[in-house]
Amino acid sequence: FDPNADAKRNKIWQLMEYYLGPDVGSIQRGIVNHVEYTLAATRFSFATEECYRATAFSIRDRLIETFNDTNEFFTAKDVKRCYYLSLEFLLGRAMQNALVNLDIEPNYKKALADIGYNLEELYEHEHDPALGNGGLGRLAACFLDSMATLNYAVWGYGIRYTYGIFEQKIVEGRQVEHPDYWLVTANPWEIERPDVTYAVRFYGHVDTYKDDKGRERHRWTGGEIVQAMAYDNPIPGFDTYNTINLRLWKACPGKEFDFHAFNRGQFLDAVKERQRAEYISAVLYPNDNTWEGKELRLKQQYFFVCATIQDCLRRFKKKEGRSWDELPSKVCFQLNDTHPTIAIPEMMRLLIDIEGLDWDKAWDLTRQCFNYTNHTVLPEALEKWPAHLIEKLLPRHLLLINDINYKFLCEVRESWGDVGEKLSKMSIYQEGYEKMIRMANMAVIGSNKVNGVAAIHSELVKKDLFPEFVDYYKAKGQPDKFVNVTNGVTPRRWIHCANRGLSNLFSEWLGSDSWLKELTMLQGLVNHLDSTELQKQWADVKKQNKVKLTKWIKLNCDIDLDPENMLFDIQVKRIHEYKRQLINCFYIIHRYFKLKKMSPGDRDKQVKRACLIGGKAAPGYAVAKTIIKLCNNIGLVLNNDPDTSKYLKCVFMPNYNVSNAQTIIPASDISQHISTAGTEASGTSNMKFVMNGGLIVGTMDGANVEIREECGEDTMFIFGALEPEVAGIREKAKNGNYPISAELREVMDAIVSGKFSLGDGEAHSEFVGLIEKIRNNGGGYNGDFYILCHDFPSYCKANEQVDALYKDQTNWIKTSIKAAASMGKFTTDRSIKEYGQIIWKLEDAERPAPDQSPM
Ligand code: GPQ
Repeated sequence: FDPNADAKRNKIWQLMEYYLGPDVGSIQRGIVNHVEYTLAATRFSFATEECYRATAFSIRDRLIETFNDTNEFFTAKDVKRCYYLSLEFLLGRAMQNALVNLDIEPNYKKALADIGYNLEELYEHEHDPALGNGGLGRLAACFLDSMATLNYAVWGYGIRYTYGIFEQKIVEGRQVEHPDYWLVTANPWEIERPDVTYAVRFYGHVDTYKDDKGRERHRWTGGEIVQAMAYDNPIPGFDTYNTINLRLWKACPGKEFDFHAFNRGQFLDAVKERQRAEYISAVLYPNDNTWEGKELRLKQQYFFVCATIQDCLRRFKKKEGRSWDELPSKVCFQLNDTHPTIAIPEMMRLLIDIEGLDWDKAWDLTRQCFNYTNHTVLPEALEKWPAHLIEKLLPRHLLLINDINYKFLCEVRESWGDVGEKLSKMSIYQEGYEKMIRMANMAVIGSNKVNGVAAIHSELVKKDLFPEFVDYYKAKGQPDKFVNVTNGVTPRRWIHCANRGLSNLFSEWLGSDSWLKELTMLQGLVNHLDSTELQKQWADVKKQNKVKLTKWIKLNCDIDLDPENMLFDIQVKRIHEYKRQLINCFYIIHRYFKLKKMSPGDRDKQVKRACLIGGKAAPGYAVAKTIIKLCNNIGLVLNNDPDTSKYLKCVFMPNYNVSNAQTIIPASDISQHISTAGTEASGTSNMKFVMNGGLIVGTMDGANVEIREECGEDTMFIFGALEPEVAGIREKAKNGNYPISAELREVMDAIVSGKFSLGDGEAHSEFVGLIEKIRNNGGGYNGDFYILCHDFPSYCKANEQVDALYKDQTNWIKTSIKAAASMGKFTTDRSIKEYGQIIWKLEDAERPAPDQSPM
């Protein structure tokens, strides 16, 4: 107790300017001070780059204020906290988002204009932080925005990779990967915490001993130790004083120095050895929806999880008089896919070996604290680690996993009797030549709730992945262990930041901007569907966005498009066979052939189309890379054909990322979400496209199903087999009963004949390989696993329907408005409310408006 505490606090209040003012003058002072004192540049002449950095620092000051005060508030109220554990956070640029959420964008704009700088230009100076691969990482980023906005006491935890997802360049039509060294210009948004570090051990050995109560205990020693150092990234909520945190860990050498090596005169070797530690957080693995069993990846997983659980338990214990029984009412964790699942045995290790709890108590607490989100049912993406690798890297954890598994299987046998086959499916171990640890099984066994990310996907999780678990938990009286939480996207970034024209239109027609927090209000637009004024404004906004994208494409691809007259047809997502960029390519070629065969007069009656494709391929995924090459070659043929190029163009847009997406998505007339039914867990860009006035060509897969439910079937161009039909189609195909339409045969023949190979022998054999694999049905295996041949005819029909509706512009615009206005469900505010209520059981913890006067 400090008797002078109040006096001290008062003094400090007097010293500071309390809170940074939102007025133009205060903003300018902040920026100019940072130019001089932080950047050490001269305030009388500084470059735009320096202005960007100084502006970023001035915004950071404001974030720190709200961040500190929010933390103090959470601690004082001792609220329940949730921790979102993810190997990926695909944040995208921070500046505009921070200004919007802090509600000071207009004043910053004025403040900068007044001293000769343009705010929008500054936005472009920010290096896109790309610490994620695709949908899974971007979902985590949208979630953070909603968690802060809904005043939940949630923090994200992950890795501060030195290199994010690679930068994709296209050289001679092929993907070339460049390292994304995003920290070159330093990162003004993060707060380095050299005082927040934790030791993380790898390798070593475990021995047992008896403690003073005579209990057998385990001690993990030896091996190597690295330090995890915290970097905080404040996440401001929208229309609230709350700011939450994304804490990312960087790997640093352990504190102990190898004095033996030093004494032996091997100083440089000792330093080199320490550098190896930093390698752990060096680079994000560039795989999306595939698992690659690399030891370094497992190290990354354990590294961040170990630091995170220590950090969270330390925070829990900080309050005096805590009992471990309180843990589940104060702390929970959400596992973003199985990537952080090693957190479950790590929690057990900390509770048993370090805190001294007994096994059953520790397990009881652990099971109540964890929850797991599944993001895919694709078998190649399910994580399995060789038991011997875990034993080598994390010997204590393997013992704990064995205990967890043994006790669980005993429990199942006790309450279920002899269940034979089922037991081996529920085991964490997959038996065989090489014993494997199934992370998904461990996640289910160690979690309170398990969720999928869209209605259809959550059903498949129960039916195809975990049917035995579903039955077992039902019998045990836990029928609600498996739940659905449909994904969403944040309208702050994906409408208000990405498409200001549309955002203004919404606010004008709805009479306020409250829709940004209550997205179902968009439905109000439907009342004005017949207003020609609304229709005109709608069309104008779309036109302007198409003009902007046209400029981007001219700059980045040197291809001219006609934004006035062409329909923009967009497919942007990671390149994957299941996402079927190939069926899109086939249709584009088919459309080209149709045009070629027409008379010039008939061509003039066709809808002009620009087919835009973008996305990264995992560097080791050969088929995906061939598909990129094919897209580029199709572009070369089509765009240079004087007969047809006016009517049909094809462009591969390089380096698809969050900031490019903010330009690309608002410009779409239609977008393609055409995965084989049952393969795309949800998809989230489908939601962004429709919110921005684009219509969907898609299959009955993932969130498409629910979008159709909300917006009406007349707003979508749906085609293809339904999920329950897919297995039967594959079976028929295997038996040789698999027709290929004449139109598709023509396309395939053309590819095989070399029409799109352009004299490149290597490309040609790759293209032929693609086609032959698909055609080789009945040859003993199923080459068309993603049933392109089956779905192609209905895909063509869907595309014809697109043209028909597009020709009737008034109807097209009305359909587009109706669809966008019906997207209220797909905000992450709704998703996060569901997580908060059903899974995390969190209270709203809104901090009151700050007291602007000194005490
Ligand atoms: N997703 Cl398992 C990824 O982006 N990467 C992955 O490794 C896995 C899933 C996606 C999934 O493919 C999409 O359908 C979802 O919309 C997204 O996760 C978010 O749930």
